Amino acid sequence: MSATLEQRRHLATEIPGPRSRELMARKSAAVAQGIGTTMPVFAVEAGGGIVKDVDGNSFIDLGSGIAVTTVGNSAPRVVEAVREQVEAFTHTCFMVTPYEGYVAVAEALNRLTPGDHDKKSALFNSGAEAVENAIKIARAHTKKQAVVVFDHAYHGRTNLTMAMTAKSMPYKSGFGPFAPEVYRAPLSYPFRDDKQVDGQAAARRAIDVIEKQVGSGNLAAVVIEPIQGEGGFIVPADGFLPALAEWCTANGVVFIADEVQTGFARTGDLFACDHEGVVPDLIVTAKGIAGGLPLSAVTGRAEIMDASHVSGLGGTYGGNPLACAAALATIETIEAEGLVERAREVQHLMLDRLHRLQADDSRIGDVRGRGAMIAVELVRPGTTDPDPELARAVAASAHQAGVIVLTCGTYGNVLRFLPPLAIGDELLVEALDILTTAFQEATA
Ligand code: PLZ
Repeated sequence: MSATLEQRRHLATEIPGPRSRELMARKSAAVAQGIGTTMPVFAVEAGGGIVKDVDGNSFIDLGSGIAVTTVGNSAPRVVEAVREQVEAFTHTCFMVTPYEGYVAVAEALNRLTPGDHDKKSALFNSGAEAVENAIKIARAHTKKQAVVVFDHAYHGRTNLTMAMTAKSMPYKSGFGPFAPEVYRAPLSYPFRDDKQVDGQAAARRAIDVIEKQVGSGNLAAVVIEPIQGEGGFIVPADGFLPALAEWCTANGVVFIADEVQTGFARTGDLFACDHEGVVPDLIVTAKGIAGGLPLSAVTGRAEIMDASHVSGLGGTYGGNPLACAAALATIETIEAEGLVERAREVQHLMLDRLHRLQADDSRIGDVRGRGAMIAVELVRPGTTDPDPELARAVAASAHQAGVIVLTCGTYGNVLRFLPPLAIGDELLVEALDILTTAFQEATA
């Protein structure tokens, strides 16, 4: 962030302003309509808790570009590291002539991810690409093919990851046929499960489906987001993840945590698996890993990671030197600035305020999340029937008032909050005030 970016919400024009409207017209003419837009304002600068647009409007950022700029936009260490690297070299291809940055990122991931066993890593570009590679590795290691994913899961938009993603619209509809050998098990969803379904019972329910419909003899991997992202910020009941991990270990199945959205301090632990001490065999990371530069990784048990033959994994850009420099600076920022702690502070501030809002508003069915990954699930009062229209209305009115907020969930009825950890308390409180007003204005 440039030193001049004022940490203040400011509306200079109507939203969107005239220059953004002009750019949106160009976008509509030039960019495929499949690429959607949450908020039709064009960014020119961002940092701390603010995104500034072409019309001089400054928005409070509760989105972090979908959980990416956890250390803040253009975080100073990231800018410096990328600047140095861009002047040295931009690309050689790590598979052609390697460079230290890639190795240093792998070492850092091996050190920081859950578990103190021997680990290795491989770097890629996007979350989906890393998920695909985790499956390749698990298949090579187990010599089995089937993959189990969960209800409400989101793992990406490539062919294999579309098959793994649960929701048809907008992610899959019309884009089949999908990759075979992907099976879906029921999740632990405390807000929607019967009260007696605790973490153990939910795990049993999932394992029954896996054993009956797939069979561990065919199963290469179980892939799960420890807190679901796009699916609705669903935090499984305590005990669910450990029981699944244990079953995988006992049955020769690779347990893969997709921490693309939850990783790197987002949930108030370095990784969401840390919360219950779950040690995945493989962990997939992306998003928050590199402060906004495209980078993703698969990290895991050395003997599993080494299952692929030499040159079986790779890609032209995987572990690009700029992205690696950014990742090292991101990790340094998380450690130096105590961002894991900061995420916990954000959690307390937000949950406290949102629980108070819920006490007066029966349309807020559930308040949940960890760290700076918090959500409210909206329902018709007195029921658990989803209310996606209310989520849309509250988001739209927050946007008009200068707050970037995202929705998610299988039913589209979840408002999610993913502030950068570089945001100050004042902006967070102001954003929550605006959301409170937005709820008041959105009448049933
Ligand atoms: N796994 C858990 O959250 C990306 C999707 C945005 P990529 N989530 C944001 C959209 O609508 O395309 C995500 C995720 C989890 C995998 C992915 C995929 O990561 O970097 O978008 O490929």
